Amino acid sequence: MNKSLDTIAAISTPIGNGGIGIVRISGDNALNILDKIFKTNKNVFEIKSHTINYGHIKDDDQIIDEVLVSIMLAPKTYTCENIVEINCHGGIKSLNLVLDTVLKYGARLAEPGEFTKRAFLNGRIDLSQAEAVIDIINSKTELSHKIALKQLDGNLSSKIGELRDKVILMIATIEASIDYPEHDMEELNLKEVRSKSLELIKEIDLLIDGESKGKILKEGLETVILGRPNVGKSSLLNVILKEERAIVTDVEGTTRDILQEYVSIKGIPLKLIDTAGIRHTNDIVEKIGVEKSKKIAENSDLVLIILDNSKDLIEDDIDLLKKYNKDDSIIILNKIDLESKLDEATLLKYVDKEQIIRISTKEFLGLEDLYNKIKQMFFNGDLNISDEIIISKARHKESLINAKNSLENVIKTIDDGFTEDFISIDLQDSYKYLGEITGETLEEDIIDKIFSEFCLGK
Ligand SMILES: Nc1nc2c(ncn2[C@@H]2O[C@H](COP(=O)(O)OP(=O)(O)OP(=O)(O)O)[C@@H](O)[C@H]2O)c(=O)[nH]1
Ligand SMILES: [Mg+2]
Repeated sequence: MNKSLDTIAAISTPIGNGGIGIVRISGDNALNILDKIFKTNKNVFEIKSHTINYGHIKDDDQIIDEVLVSIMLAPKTYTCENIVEINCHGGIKSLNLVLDTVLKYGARLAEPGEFTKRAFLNGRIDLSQAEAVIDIINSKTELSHKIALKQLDGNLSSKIGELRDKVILMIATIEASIDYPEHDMEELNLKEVRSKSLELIKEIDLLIDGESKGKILKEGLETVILGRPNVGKSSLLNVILKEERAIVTDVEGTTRDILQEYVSIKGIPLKLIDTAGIRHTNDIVEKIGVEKSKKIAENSDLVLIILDNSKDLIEDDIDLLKKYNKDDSIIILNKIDLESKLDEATLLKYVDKEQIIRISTKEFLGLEDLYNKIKQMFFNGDLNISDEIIISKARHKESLINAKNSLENVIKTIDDGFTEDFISIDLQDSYKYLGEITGETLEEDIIDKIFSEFCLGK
């Protein structure tokens, strides 16, 4: 049997105790299987599509669960195939028993992402839309959720379609020159293809440039709170989160492991990371924590270096500033509710005045200044994505770069005076690379790999 046409089933809700859990079946055989295991007062084959039906799942005479069954007939379904969704009691046992029964009567256990893969293979959605499904499920910020929804809606697909149409027109122009090689025509056509390639490169560049924004929107701006012990790192995390998330004490070395939470500050999604205070230590656990802090600071998008304003700078502070202060770091002087003992003249040897923000996590002072500073640093808080198409996948970016390179080759080939055949090859490459994004020109094993990263039952 063709693997992609057999009937598949899986538990589509998270494993655990919940109000309900769903076993989903998709394929030609879905109704036949249901007929054998569904005890109801109706004829399964005569039930209207897109209805919910009460009854019991049974194996022979044994009742497995009391259920509600949604029946959705092809083609207007998630997979474009017949779909049956059995709403069971949401416990591990009842879900597994129902699934086992479904498998016993002829379904095959679905692979991760196989339902969505069928929607793709059956042409209901393209690959970028399928990827959006997983992005919606995995989204950690409101904005990334929004981007993924738009991608599912097809905004990236139609943009790519538009770009590909333009490439096709260029290929047609070139082919016309090959077929009708009157000299005037040829020069005119080459000129046109050259300028169209430049235009297209500009459009592709805009998409590529948006990727960093997409990444931040998707994963949150990775923001590390750094400082020597006891300066108030965990206190800052807590006030930003507005909850007692991290343990705060006056013992130096309280935080030993990194701790991360997602939070939105003035519309900017942050992945906020509290770290172990950095100092020389012989405590083996603390030492590991310190190493982790250092490592994470090196790869983050934003570093918040905290200093204790009620004490003068010590060697550990200076070391930190020397090592981790970059132009785009923010230097936070905490504990301004206490008497200031920090010598600013010394501090200014290592940082710019504009980088400094004064706060008190105890008295909630200066937090607004900190938030505004972050907002101003990143897109000025302007993360309005209403009509923008935002690329958030490295795979898409790579294909765009390849498409752009091919178009640059087109220009070079024209400038170097090569024949139209070569130009046509470069254009076709560009067409192919763009098609990888929507999955039209992607190798099957890569497509399989993309779907294998989905969760089970989706
Ligand atoms: N007066 C005052 N005390 C503060 C302020 N912020 C933090 N503290 C106190 O400073 C001490 C250390 O705070 P933490 O937030 O645990 O410091 P930390 O930087 O996370 O320390 P480690 O986890 O040990 O690296 C606690 O006793 C806090 O109550 C502040 O703005 N003003
Ligand atoms: Mg701490």
